[in-house]
Amino acid sequence: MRPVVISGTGVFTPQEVITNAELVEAFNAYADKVNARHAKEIENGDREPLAHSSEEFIFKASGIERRHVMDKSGVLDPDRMYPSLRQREDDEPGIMTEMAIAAASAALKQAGKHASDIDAVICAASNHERAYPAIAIEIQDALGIDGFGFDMNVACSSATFGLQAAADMIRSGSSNCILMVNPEICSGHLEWRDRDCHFIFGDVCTAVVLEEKSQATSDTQFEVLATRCLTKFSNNIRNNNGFLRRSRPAGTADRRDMQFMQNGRKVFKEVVPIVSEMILEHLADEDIRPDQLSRMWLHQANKSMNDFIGRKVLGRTPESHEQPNILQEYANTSSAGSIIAFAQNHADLERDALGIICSFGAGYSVGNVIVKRVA
Ligand code: CO8
Repeated sequence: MRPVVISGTGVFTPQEVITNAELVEAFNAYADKVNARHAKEIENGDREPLAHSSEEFIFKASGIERRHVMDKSGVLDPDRMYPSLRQREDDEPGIMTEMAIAAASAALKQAGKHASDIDAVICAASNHERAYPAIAIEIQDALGIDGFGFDMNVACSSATFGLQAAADMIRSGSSNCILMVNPEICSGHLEWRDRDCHFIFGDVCTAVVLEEKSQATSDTQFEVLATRCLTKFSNNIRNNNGFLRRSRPAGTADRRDMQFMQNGRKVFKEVVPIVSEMILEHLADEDIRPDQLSRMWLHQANKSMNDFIGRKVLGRTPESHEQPNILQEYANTSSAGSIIAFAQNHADLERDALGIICSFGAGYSVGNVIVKRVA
């Protein structure tokens, strides 16, 4: 098996930012409007009024302070409450491709690679803007890459599963150098009208270049020592939207289940033990003690969740540099979260330092990538 390194990473961060204060103001204006519209039913006891959201709750429950989004105006319009994105012509780049090109350019630059060096593109994300042709093939075309591309979706674990797929293809020799991108437009699937979850997500795109170790020239290289993926079916994070929508009764109606739904408490309770046990087992199988880990780049959904997992794995409270969080700035960006954490927090690590990238989320799905700095 040929050794594989991560030789470049890139992050595209949308310019528009929504603070918790702005989000709560818009939600409360929406709730007041809905309550005014249904004042009679509420007065008669036939309907519960919508409760206000609160900045204090959001920060305390999640650690999130703000999120970057592709469109702020639509989300904050109490008469709309979802993004407003321009319709693209079929012969111009789609929005996911545009985000991916920006992140990929940074990753290719860091890796010291050109389009001609890449032989495959994987677009791994929670949502794809159309069914076909694959977004990855559009990105491949836009960047001028030969070879092939394909899309994959494992919700929050799309990126780590994508890293495993890419690493396996390079190890086996079917590819030499792969670009894996994660354009996550979570704002499109978030139900901004539901106060239980309206604060959770943000938009971003990450990109990673992986290649066979002997050809890498980047001055920042992390060898992929081992990967492990796990899925376990759960309805606790679900979205019923899909291509059969219009064929079903009330299929085109504005239904709550056509957006992201979750039972957050259950997810928290059920996923934390699965993740910490899987990390510990994976490290043990690779003869790595938890105290040998210099860094854990965890999925970025909830600060308390990460604190919990960090304590379970290390047996003590991790220092903030050992387990960097970026969710305060980006919120949950689905599969891109652990990759942002990695991309923005690896430069200081010494050669031979060990770390783990770990994602977890809908499915349930968990993905581990154990890495060692080699250059
Ligand atoms: N403001 C004020 N009060 C609120 C608000 C709010 N915004 N929201 C809820 N409350 C109230 C509730 O009504 C409840 O009141 P009461 O006690 O009277 O019933 C109280 O606050 C507590 O509510 P919760 O029990 O819901 O609060 P938690 O402490 O559990 O926190 C969290 C909620 C933050 C959601 C938490 O449960 C959590 O983070 N759980 C883990 C979630 C997680 O990791 N999910 C992963 C999903 S992401 C993923 O996998 C990707 C999916 C694909 C992406 C698709 C793109 C959209």
